[in-house]
Amino acid sequence: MAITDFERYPLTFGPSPVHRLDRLTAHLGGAEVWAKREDVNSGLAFGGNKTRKLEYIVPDVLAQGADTLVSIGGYQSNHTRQVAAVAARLGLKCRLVQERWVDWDDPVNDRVGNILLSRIMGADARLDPAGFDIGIRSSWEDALREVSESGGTPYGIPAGASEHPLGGLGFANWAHEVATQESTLGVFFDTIVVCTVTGSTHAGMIAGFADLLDAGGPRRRVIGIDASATLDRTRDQVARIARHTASLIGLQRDLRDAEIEVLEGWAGDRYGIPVDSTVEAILLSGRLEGMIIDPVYEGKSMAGLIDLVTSGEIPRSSTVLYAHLGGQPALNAYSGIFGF
Ligand code: 1AC
Repeated sequence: MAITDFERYPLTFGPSPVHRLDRLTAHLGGAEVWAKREDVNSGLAFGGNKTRKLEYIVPDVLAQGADTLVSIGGYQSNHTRQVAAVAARLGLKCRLVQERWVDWDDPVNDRVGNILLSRIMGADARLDPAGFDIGIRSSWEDALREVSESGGTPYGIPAGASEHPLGGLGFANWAHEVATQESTLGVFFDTIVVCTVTGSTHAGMIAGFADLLDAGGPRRRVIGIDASATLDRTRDQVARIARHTASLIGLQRDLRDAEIEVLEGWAGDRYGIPVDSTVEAILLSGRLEGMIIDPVYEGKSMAGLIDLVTSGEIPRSSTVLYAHLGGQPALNAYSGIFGF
């Protein structure tokens, strides 16, 4: 099967916008930097990367006759917020397990931002004291069982939709969308920079760009910036999901290890805790471009981009596409980091 053979339930406005970051480019004095904006991809609760993944999962939800979406993430999960929005749009119930993934003392961390939005949209979002883990969790399996035992028909969506068998398709299609936008805009992005934690956003891109390469497209570098601070697990998960997605969309070869690039250096010691470079990147994006990024994901991938361009690891002649994944609602739970 090819990516175009998979059913897609429309949740986005269409292709997400791509635009130049001229003032950031001038500031860095090097590579030409553009952004592709999943933060404005949909009218569903501020959009985001998971909305694109859910476009390929919803047909299966509907086919199975489920009445309740059951998912999991941290208190400030963007993923669970987008699942809640999709449930509302489809007229389904939503049960969310919100684990204490981040040891963050902001007094309203478990009440504002993403979790507030999920509750506004009608989700039953329950807190769980368990810490960060990108794998399959027993709390999520318990929630699925509880929904069944109370007479519902649950549909499980794991953290970030990453371990879902169709979880990589949204971003495999993103790669194809980029190629179409390149033709329209007359530009070629030789380097893509994306944040990676649970892995399927980055993995889907790797599979999609490999597909384009094998169809005669140009070679490019897809750099995942780790924000999990559990690098080996994220690297393994990205590789596994990328290979699975590549085979789903009909790639006729194994992915090369060099196509799976996860870089460390900007996550800090723990998932969800911003470090100095994160805060600097958030302020730089806001002040130079009016582009709002968050302390958990995009602040870290932007910090990586800035360093890679500044050090010349991404050459000055490059044209870079920064993937904005739409994490900004979490900012409300992190007001203390700025000292304003
Ligand atoms: C970790 C999946 C993740 C979220 O928002 O919950 N990005």
